[in-house]
Amino acid sequence: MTSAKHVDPGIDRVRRSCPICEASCGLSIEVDRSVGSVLSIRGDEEDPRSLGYLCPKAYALKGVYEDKDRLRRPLRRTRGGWEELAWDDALELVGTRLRTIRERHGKDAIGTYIGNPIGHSMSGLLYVPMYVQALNTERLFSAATMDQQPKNLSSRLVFGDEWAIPIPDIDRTDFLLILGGNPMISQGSLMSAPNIRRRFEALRARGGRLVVVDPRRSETAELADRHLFIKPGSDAFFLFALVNTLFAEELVAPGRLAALSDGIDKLCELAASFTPDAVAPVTGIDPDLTRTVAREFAAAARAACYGRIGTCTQEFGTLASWLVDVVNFLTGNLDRAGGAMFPRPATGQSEPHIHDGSPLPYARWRSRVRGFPEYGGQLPVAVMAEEMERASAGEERIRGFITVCGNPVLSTPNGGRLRRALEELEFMVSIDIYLNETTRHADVILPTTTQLEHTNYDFLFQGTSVRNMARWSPRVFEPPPEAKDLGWVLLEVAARANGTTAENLDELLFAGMLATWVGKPGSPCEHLTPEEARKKLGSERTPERLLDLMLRAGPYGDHFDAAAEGLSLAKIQQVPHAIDLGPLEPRLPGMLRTEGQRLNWVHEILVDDVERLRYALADRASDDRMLLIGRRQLRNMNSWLHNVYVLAKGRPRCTLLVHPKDAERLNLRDGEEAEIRARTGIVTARVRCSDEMMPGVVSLPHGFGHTDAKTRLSVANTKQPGANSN
Ligand SMILES: Nc1nc2c(c(=O)[nH]1)N[C@H]1C(S)=C(S)[C@@H](COP(=O)(O)OP(=O)(O)OC[C@H]3O[C@@H](n4cnc5c(=O)[nH]c(N)nc54)[C@H](O)[C@@H]3O)O[C@H]1N2
Ligand SMILES: Nc1nc2c(c(=O)[nH]1)N[C@H]1C(S)=C(S)[C@@H](COP(=O)(O)OP(=O)(O)OC[C@H]3O[C@@H](n4cnc5c(=O)[nH]c(N)nc54)[C@H](O)[C@@H]3O)O[C@H]1N2
Ligand code: SF4
Ligand SMILES: [Mo]
Repeated sequence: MTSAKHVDPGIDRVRRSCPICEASCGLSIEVDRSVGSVLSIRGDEEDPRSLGYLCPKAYALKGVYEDKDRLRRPLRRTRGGWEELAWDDALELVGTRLRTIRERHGKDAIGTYIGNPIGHSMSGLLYVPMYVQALNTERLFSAATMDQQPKNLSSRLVFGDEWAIPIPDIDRTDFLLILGGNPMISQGSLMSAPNIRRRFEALRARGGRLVVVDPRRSETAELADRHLFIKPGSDAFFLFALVNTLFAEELVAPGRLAALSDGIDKLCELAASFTPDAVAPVTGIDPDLTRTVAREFAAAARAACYGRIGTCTQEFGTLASWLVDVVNFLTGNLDRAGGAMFPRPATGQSEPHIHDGSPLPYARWRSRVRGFPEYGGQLPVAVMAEEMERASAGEERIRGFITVCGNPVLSTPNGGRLRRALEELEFMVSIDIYLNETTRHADVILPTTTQLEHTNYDFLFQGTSVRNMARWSPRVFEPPPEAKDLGWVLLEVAARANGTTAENLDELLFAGMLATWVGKPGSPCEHLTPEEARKKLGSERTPERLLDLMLRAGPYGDHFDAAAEGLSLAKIQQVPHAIDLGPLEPRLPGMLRTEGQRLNWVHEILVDDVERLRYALADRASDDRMLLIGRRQLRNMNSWLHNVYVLAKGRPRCTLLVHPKDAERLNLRDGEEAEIRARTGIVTARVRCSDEMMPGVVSLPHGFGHTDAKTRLSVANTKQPGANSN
């Protein structure tokens, strides 16, 4: 694969999107090419989505690019320390070691963990499916199982497509109910929407209301008309109580979707035992307030219920994710303007003909040690360590491991155990730009180009954007010859582990995509054969070629007629800002992938889980243990921006928020260190007393714990070491 388009050396201002979080803000970056440095990063005023907004993290593009600690060449761990390697030697070594493990112990002896930044990389996203297919391991892990996977499962069950995730139509709604999300800090997740504050102000200005349900009075709750403290992990109970009220008070009015739906009566039956009064001891929410919220939601002309990470990362995450959609559906707010709607990305991944109608990818295999089912090909990250340990997994253990843009030692549950398990591996490779708490255990580290050095396209977040859009991002700097893009490295590693070539894998991927996007009956490109499309896309093996295919065959594409109006790579490359493709529009039943294109509200997996929820109702009411939740902060991105001085400087941020009443009871004082004990370990953190916490709940941010002397993170280790909450 060679690099595509070159940047005109005369340009000193480049407009592109920010690839750090889902908001994908438009940036205007001023560079001095003579010395290869970034002069300034500003919000692009002309970007139709972000209108000049940016947050402090955008600065990380410069900070990471210029960071002396960032890795620029492959490294190999030796007794005497880290040694640089040439790419060919590094890949040869990786290929040989992985192939040996596979031959001796089978394909599942190799495991891989894929982290969050891949979601922000065009080449990474395009090639990772082939990487996964080529590794063909049952030991596939990713950040998804700590993030949106419960939502993926519920969407798969109800809509037939795991990425059919309804997004709150924040710019048109009159009533927004947020559970477990703090978009004022995250700038919206599964709701890509830069400058959330402006959008909340507009909601208010049109007479709308914001209600936030959160165990902490978050920055978003601070702006809300109403904030309800909820006990962590009890959202499914609260949401069921809303559903219960809607039925009890005859507020159910699904509108046009009723005719497409199965199971409405069953929903009523399932909600029966979860009255606002019955769940109150578990949620901590006053039953009258629950009824009020249900009534207000139902009475609003247009309302949207939205749940985010707080509703996913918990015991009943799938039920909570499902119930968010149920509330929208029962009140007629699903798939209508101002409610929760489905975006339509330009690259076509949400068009029904792209999906093969395969059966539910669930429990086709199980983890070896505790027998957890896979979903979507993945096992939960929580079993990663035990699957590696000789003591737990024996001969069946993972022996070779590849991390891709991930720092699981800090980001996954029981990081301490994982750290020890990584040392048991026979061989570990990390595809990463830092020598951090995870990658320092690798035998070989393969770095990739930084965001400013490669082109980009915000694939994933056009599927979660509050308006339809397309956006091309050119590279800002030409990378040095030894720098490789993530997609290139993924293909090379997968190819060598398989004894094949990257060319072969690329061809396999391209041919598969051609057959999926082009020539299918009923699709916009049914008039073309894959071969004809191939000719028009050229022979250069680049991620751009794959993107061009998706755009041209996509719903706004030129359908391979260069004279037509529609989108192609060439066209989006000419637009320096995001291309606005209009507000979200109703898409049901057209995009349903369920049998008979019906909305399938009560799948047996969900019904079984409701049974479990019913048992928990009795158990939990008497549980008064202290609970720990996380806390995202404006200048962190999970674990990986703490080495950028401008973002890391200032007071230590990894503090423990404690309600003053709890502090008194536990004899803790503001500014003093507290010990936090859980089943898996003990950490200490400085206490900050604040009534923003719900009594009984404390908050510690994740992504800290930069205390490992064997890393190369000179800023993080000194400025923001903190404690590893995982
Ligand atoms: N307690 C607690 N734990 C959590 C969460 C929580 O809320 N609370 N949130 C969870 C969630 S939602 C997520 S998504 C995960 C994140 O989990 P991870 O993705 O494992 O964690 P990150 O800290 O984002 O690690 C990113 C890694 O990618 C590397 N990297 C960054 N940019 C690039 C690049 O361009 N190329 C390459 N090759 N590498 C790059 C960084 O050096 C770093 O090693 O954490 C989860 N963990
Ligand atoms: N600045 C910044 N932005 C980010 C990130 C970052 O690290 N820093 N990470 C990015 C990533 S990977 C993701 S996935 C998104 C996440 O996006 P969000 O979900 O908006 O992120 P959080 O700020 O973690 O918000 C979760 C909220 O849920 C609350 N909460 C915790 N437990 C519960 C519960 O049981 N029930 C309810 N109702 N609430 C609960 C927390 O107090 C918190 O306010 O953010 C992205 N954006
Ligand atoms: S909000 Fe996200 S996308 Fe926007 S500038 Fe900040 S990090 Fe970048
Ligand atoms: Mo995430």
